Amino acid sequence: MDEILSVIKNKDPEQREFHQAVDEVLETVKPVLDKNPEYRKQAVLARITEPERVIMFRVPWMDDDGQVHVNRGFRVEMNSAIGPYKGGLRFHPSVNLGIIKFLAFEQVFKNSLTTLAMGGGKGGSDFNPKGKSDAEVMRFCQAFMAELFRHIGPNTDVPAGDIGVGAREIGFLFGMYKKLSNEFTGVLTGKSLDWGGSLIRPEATGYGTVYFGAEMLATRGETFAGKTCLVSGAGNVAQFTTEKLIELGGRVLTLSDSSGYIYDEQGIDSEKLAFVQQLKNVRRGRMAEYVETYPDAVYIPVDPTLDYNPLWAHKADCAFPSATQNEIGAKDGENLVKNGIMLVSEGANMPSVPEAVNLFIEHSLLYAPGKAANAGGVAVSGLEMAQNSMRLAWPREEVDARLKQIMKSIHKTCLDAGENYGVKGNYVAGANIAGFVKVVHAMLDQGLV
Ligand code: NDP
Ligand code: 2IT
Repeated sequence: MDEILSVIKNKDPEQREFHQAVDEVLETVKPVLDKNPEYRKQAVLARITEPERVIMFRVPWMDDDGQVHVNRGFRVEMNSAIGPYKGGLRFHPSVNLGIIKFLAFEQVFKNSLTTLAMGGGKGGSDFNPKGKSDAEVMRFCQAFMAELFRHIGPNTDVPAGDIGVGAREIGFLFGMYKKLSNEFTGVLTGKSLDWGGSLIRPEATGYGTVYFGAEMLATRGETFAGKTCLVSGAGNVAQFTTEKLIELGGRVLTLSDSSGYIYDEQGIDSEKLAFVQQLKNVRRGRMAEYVETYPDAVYIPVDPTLDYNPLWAHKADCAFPSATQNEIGAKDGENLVKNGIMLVSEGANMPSVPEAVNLFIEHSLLYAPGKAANAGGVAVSGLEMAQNSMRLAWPREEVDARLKQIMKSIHKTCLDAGENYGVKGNYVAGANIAGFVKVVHAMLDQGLV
């Protein structure tokens, strides 16, 4: 194990997030390797941690003033043992190869858990959509797809959204793919309803994270009714996590963006959530504006001198990190535990640093890692692919029922795997082991390719 990790670190010393994601998986799948000594001869760890293919490309585009810019585009095709590569695209200035590799690696296990036939991949660019006009975003998406189109396809690699890539970007990307390939196929998911999208896909990640949380609570005879909740982020995942929590009787106290967070003691109700959705999705504004309309709430700007985020220091029952990786630092983990948080369900990918994760497990919290808790998004992407293949669209109730069933099944799979390997109630080990075993079986069945 240590040798694999040190080889990976020596090869790509700067890919810290990738090392972090690999380290967590390696630690927890050790008992599986001990039980199956032939896996060592087959070098399954070396194979599963090396992407099948990495595509990196130049994306030149022109802004509204005629100035040319160059960004870097990525697609990491990590593993196709159980299906075509599947995973989102992230547009954010922090994007680099290490971040896309960590996301692609996590996606392999997540997709395996969904029960659907999807391999793992991830892509994106260091392009910053903030402050860009619709026309600039369109030209960037077209330039990005002008290269990506030759690498993807409905049976090869099917991208979707992630940070900075929502319905608007998927539309522009799809239009360019269709023009270049001269084919109308389900090559992207998260499409709009009028041209091949699935009902419930926008809601799926947030709803799924709450459904997973409800399953965990049920193991202790509890529900979300009356529970106070901290949610971070204010994008797709945070919005629909909040919507479902409100529906189930929870009280959401916080939302955030990269500039700061709001704390609303009264709770964010449906009307306030509709305001946030208009603010973030249509006006593309900042959370600071929330308190102008709801002056009973407070806005706390990010303080770069702090080594913790005060959002996680508020007393509450449940936490839903839904912004980005490593947003719950070691001190935030301590604050959450100190304040008696009982549940953490991760909407974001790898939002908690290892110290925080260890603390949650040590204190027997109901703690679900992103690759289990936020799998509802990609699961409904899989359902969108199925509907596209049939050229049919299922009603809202049917997709939602399937999503609920998938989250229930992932929860049980994680619990069972944990129990089989002597770590009952540890959803991190459960998710990693169950996801890993299925992918490894498929890889070995298909020979050395
Ligand atoms: P959005 O772009 O819709 O929203 C992202 C939110 O997080 C924004 O409020 C943004 O604030 C904040 N944020 C992003 N980066 C940072 C940062 N570096 N520091 C602080 N805040 C930040 O993205 P999504 O809601 O789609 O994604 C959120 C998380 O959920 C990501 O980790 C993503 O990988 C994960 N996820 C998404 C899925 C999906 O289906 N969309 C599926 C599974 C997981 P600001 O506006 O200031 O940038
Ligand atoms: O991290 C994720 O699972 C996503 N961004 C969604 C991927 C997808 O293909 O729907």
